[in-house]
Amino acid sequence: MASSLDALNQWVMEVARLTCPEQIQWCDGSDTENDALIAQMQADGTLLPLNPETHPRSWLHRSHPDDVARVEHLTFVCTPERDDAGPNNNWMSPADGHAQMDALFDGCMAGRTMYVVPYCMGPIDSPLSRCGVEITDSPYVVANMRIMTRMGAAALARIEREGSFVKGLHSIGELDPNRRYIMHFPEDLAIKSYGSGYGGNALLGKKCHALRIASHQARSEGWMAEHMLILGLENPQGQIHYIAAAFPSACGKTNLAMLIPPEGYRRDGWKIWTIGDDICWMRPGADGRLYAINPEAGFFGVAPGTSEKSNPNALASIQHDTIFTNVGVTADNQPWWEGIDNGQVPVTDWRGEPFDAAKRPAAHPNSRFTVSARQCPSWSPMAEDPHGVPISAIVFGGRRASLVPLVFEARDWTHGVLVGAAMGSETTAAATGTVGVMRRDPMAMKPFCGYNFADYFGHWLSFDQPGANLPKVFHVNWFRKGDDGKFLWPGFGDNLRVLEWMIKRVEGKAGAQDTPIGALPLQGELNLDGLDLSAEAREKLFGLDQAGWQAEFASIGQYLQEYGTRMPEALTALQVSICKAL
Ligand code: GTP
Ligand code: SPV
Ligand code: MN
Repeated sequence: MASSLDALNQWVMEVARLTCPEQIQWCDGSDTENDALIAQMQADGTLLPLNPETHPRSWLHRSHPDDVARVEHLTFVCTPERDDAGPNNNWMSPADGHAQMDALFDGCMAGRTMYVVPYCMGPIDSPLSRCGVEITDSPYVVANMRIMTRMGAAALARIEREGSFVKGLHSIGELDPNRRYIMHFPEDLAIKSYGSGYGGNALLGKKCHALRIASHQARSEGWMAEHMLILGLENPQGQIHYIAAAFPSACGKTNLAMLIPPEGYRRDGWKIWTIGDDICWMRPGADGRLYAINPEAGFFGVAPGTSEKSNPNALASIQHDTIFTNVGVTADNQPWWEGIDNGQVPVTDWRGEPFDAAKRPAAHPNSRFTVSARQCPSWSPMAEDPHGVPISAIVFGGRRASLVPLVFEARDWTHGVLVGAAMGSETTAAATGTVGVMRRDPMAMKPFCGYNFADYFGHWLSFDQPGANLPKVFHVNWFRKGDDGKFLWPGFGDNLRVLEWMIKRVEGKAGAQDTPIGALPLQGELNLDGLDLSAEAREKLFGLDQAGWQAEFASIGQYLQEYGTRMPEALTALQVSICKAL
């Protein structure tokens, strides 16, 4: 019988014939291999060593200044039918997509090493996990994939056992924004990415595989691939409820996943366990509940705003063995970013130039750290459980300066799906383009859903079956602003108060007031003790702006209509009935 690695070997040879590398290196994920790669990158300036006393085995990488974020306008989903990709994706036919990409890849690795990187998304022994192989000419990508995935020999063994894997082909090319495309071929389980070395464009296990390809696979196999953090909330009785939350890029997933409860809560025995900070794969278990794993093994987190006060767990995680990308540095060569708040000052900015506040921030707004999840003090042992964790609540949330209250609860699953589908959020620096523009970002998946959103909403609705025991669905907004333009809610650790209310709702222990948009906390049911909230803040965080919501629902209706008759009737009908009730 032919080995199931034959398909892999054959593909590697095909790619080598196309891209003409000087040599091929199969990556086993070992320390020796990693040390050699790091030494090589240090020698050629790809990685700059940081202060070894304060940040042992940590490096700074400065990406090309035109290559600092995901490029949504250059990201395509190539399905045979345009409608299967939907209005939510850029589309090209698979034949055209392959032709265009193969022309770019032709000879592009001449003089370079081609790395073959087998990886597993999820615990290596979990039936929920899936494998892939990324071929890349970037050693920086290899080093990051080693942190972000289970990379190397164990993954290769699983691929040999299973025979199937996602094929990801990546080259940094010339890093020319005019010769840059990220293309997905869900039918072939294939990804081709050219011209970028950054984050979600280049670490193909992350957004390309674990969301765009996986969402497509999940639909046909009856599971879900979501842009969600997963956390465990332990109460003073020692019970742990698991919560999954979808917020758009740079809207608070990492921070919520690593939350440290406010002092009084800590004393009472509340604790947050981190399972994942960006991606969640879920599947119904035998008891009808949804079970979730984090397919990733590390964090690729936003640096700016990370401080001892806002996210002490993240800060503790990144004291050693961390790759920083596009941050500033201090005089004694420590990493620095806006909001680090540690009394130090930057001398060099992310482009390597002397820091000048009038010119640009020291750290790029989308600068990141890459670190193993095992370094996080709140990392949960359950994150390695092959069965996953049962989810009690799903939370949707966006960055909304106005209108949207702090928290509300959906009436049932179908309403929850509409709440997710109707999500809006202001754009952030995680993608190129204008920042701060409100756009619809259903389930925080606008940039990541690998097929038509109408079908995706239908897939969500399909989980509501006899015997299902689905999570309660909530919506939050940490980013409401007052008339003075400042955030009304303290956020960060104090978000625990909102999680506590949710869990009390799950357990049937807290009151709520029904409104057309969902249930709002009854006064006194969400603990605000010790917070100094103005009357304006209370009104805006917990009130319902009827006229504002009428306009919002009209706009939601228009948005759903963009998907035509493919949009599930249950959602359009519910949108109409909420409009009438408002
Ligand atoms: P991606 O990695 O891009 O998917 O982002 P993310 O959703 O993990 O966002 P992250 O937690 O990194 O937060 C992004 C920015 O939002 C940071 O600058 C945080 O400081 C800020 N932020 C996070 N939580 C809160 C909050 O509760 N309130 C306020 N005001 N800001 C927050
Ligand atoms: C996001 O943009 O949602 C991220 C960072 O998590 S990236 O890996 O670049 O997609
Ligand atoms: Mn993300």
